[in-house]
Amino acid sequence: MSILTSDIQAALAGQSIELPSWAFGNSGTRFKVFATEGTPRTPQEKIADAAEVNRVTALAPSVALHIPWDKVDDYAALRRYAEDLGVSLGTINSNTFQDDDYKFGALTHADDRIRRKAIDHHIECIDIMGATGSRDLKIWLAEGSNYPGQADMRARQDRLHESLTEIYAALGDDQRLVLEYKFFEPSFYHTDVPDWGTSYVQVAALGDKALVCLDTGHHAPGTNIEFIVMQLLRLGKLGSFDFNSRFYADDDLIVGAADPFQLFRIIFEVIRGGGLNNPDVAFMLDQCHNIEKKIPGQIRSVLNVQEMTARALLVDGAALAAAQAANDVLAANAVFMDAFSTDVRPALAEWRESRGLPADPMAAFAASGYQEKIEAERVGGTQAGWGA
Ligand code: PSV
Ligand code: MN
Ligand code: MN
Repeated sequence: MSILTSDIQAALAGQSIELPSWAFGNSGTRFKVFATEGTPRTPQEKIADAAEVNRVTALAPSVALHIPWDKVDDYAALRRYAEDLGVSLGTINSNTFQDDDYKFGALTHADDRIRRKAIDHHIECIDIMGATGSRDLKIWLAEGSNYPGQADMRARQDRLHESLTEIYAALGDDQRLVLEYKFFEPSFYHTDVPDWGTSYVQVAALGDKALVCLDTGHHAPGTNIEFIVMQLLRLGKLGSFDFNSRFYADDDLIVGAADPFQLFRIIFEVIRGGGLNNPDVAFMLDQCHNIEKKIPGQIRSVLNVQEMTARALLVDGAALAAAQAANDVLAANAVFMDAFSTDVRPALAEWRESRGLPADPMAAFAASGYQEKIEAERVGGTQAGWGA
């Protein structure tokens, strides 16, 4: 009998992880962007690559877009294109970090003209969401200051509230806004939305359709991220995850690569808080594949999330509760670690096959010939990428 009980299998079958369109484009550091052969040149090609990830895993049925990187003339046609490939268009990400006007802020800017422009960009994103069928508008702001005394931090919070209020008012009944926080970068002294508390305060002031987005890479080293997950779920304000791994800063590496145990602990709290397969809590990746091939990078990522979900589902809840109630520190820890230490890979491979999926999605993609095909076909043109 499989270690994956029928309840665990049902939970795993319900899992979906949204892929970021920008993961398929070229990306890099400020030192160099290395081009990868076969990189998409259009939003359509990014979506086609994302559909491959879903084809071999059945884990990634939607793709997030970034505006204006994924700007097209006809979003309804783009939606049909995606649906024909078996995926839907997901979260729309705004971009107020690549325009000279935003050097000193966008939604927090003191100049009304610039603030108006930034608000209008978000309203345009909401219009796009209508055509793509997207529910969520994700806002990450690159705003802050570099030197003490440079900016009136308090006035900027007030202007942020005013700007978000206007954007929130433009949302449809079934649409949501998620506000992402990040502790530093590109600003190095203060950031206007640096932490979950600030994001929470801002979205709580807006209403039920505004929630927090937690990017796992956006915390100081040593932060207990699963505590934040627990607290936001407790408050009913965890709207979405941007999953990735970090060693040092906002590394955007493959989720679960740097610290699989942290991913396990986070998913355990998601399950504990009722957030698994709960449509209110979106699982997304926010990653860049600077030196590895992008499609296998995304396949590995969703498999890592699936693997840690399976392990977290193996935690014996009754035994854990009993050990906690008895203040049996070591027994409680052992229950937790037993699940984390279980190798679920053979059982997952078997379960995938039983559902008509490849036992080894990485190998299935490698054998499919898709990578060779796009490398031969996609020559010339401008390769899309982070910042393109
Ligand atoms: C920048 O830090 C960032 O990685 C944020 O996490 C956003 O989610 C992403 O870029 C796309 O805008
Ligand atoms: Mn992010
Ligand atoms: Mn980031």
